[in-house]
Amino acid sequence: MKFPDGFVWGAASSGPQSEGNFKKQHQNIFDYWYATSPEDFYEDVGPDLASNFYNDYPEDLVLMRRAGIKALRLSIQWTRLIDDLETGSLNADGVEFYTKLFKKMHEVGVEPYVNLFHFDMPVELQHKYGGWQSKHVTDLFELYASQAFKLFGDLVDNWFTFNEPKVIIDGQYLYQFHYPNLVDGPASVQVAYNVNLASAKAIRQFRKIVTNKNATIGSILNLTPAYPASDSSADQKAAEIAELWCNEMFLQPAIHGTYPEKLVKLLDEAGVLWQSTDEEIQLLKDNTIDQLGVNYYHPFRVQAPDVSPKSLQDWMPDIYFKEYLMPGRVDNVDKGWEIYPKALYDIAINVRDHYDNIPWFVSENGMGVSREERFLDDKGVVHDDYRIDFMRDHLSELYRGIEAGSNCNGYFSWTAIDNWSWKNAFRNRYGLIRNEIHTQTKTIKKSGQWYNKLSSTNTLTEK
Ligand code: BGP
Repeated sequence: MKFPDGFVWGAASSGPQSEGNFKKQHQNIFDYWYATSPEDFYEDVGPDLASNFYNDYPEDLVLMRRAGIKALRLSIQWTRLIDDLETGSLNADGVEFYTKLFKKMHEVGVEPYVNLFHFDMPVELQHKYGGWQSKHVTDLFELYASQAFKLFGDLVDNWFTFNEPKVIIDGQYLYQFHYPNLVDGPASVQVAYNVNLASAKAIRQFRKIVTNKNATIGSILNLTPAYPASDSSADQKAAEIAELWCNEMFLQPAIHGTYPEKLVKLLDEAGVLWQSTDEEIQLLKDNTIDQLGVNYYHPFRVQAPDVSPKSLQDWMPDIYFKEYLMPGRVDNVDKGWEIYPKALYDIAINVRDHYDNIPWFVSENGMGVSREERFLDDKGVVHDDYRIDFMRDHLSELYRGIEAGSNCNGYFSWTAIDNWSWKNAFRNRYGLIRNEIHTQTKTIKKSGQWYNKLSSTNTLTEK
């Protein structure tokens, strides 16, 4: 399977999961959570050191290049770049770090794909304003974004506003896996709206500030195609609503600058629709993305909810659908995620047919496995054949989608070097490169060797 010329073979990471906290002015919500409740994290390991990218980046980049990684998606940390969050004044060390990093990337031949927000809300803004619940915070984000564009607009061609807005609302406002671990359905609706708004505000600044002709801006969405558990109309309806809530609520504003009418009606009838103004709606329309990043890990199988939406309970999206764990599914038991490569083909076709066939790429895809030391050989190489199979199966489906005319121009593996995974810390490893975390020794895995071949030949071979 020969991929199109210019297809980008990359890997993805994020600032909070790789850099380490060295010289950061502010805590983000994870730094704070760890500082106050370390026991909530796997083996009490926090983000202080992460994979030491702040110090190791020159060597890490060389290693990545040897694993075939020609582009790296990473994120700037708001809490590192900005000193005064209200005025957007710059932190000198942060400016120096990112400038040197992006220059080094060009020198080594690893193209920077730069994202502005990867779950890392400055904790002061969370405490003072309720984070993304507040529209003032969307203005502060716009200020931060405009600083990043001014500083690095010429060094970076591929920009992104957000990583996985859906996970922000799930983690912080619904299912309690990001600080402050709230359960507040109506707030989650406003947050979804505000994050889309913040993205549009950043795009507005990008269009004003960045004069680099090659530069584009996008957003990164985690898409979980919703498949009904059965042909019954109740399951079908549940899947339709899940699709609106999980995917279209973000896809449509990002690409078309509007919201799905069915979703607006549903939320309005439930009395939880977001607060918006005409001016904001116009802003959204005027500031859509140039390219889409799709993080894909697992599908979302859906069945009708157990109880009627009329039941006496606070509003939660779960009143419309319930996750269905399909018997006999292929599962990654370490993470509890179904492995279903065909969804990537379905995503390709969906983007082709419903989203103007916008240029897009797989901005994350990968497999987290625990205790990989089981698979070490005597040279220190992890034999992660399961990861190679995982990528091959997904890439085969992606290839079919491209053959069918979908405008996909890259694949980014999650992740380059084993990194810190939020509450799971270093439990599950995702890297093409192993990290011995106690010594920070980094060694290319078998999957990294395989990826290098793939990237240099641009051709996927069968097993
Ligand atoms: C995505 C995030 C990444 C990464 C990945 C793996 O949702 O964008 O930051 O962490 O999932 O998930 P986890 O680390 O929870 O295993």
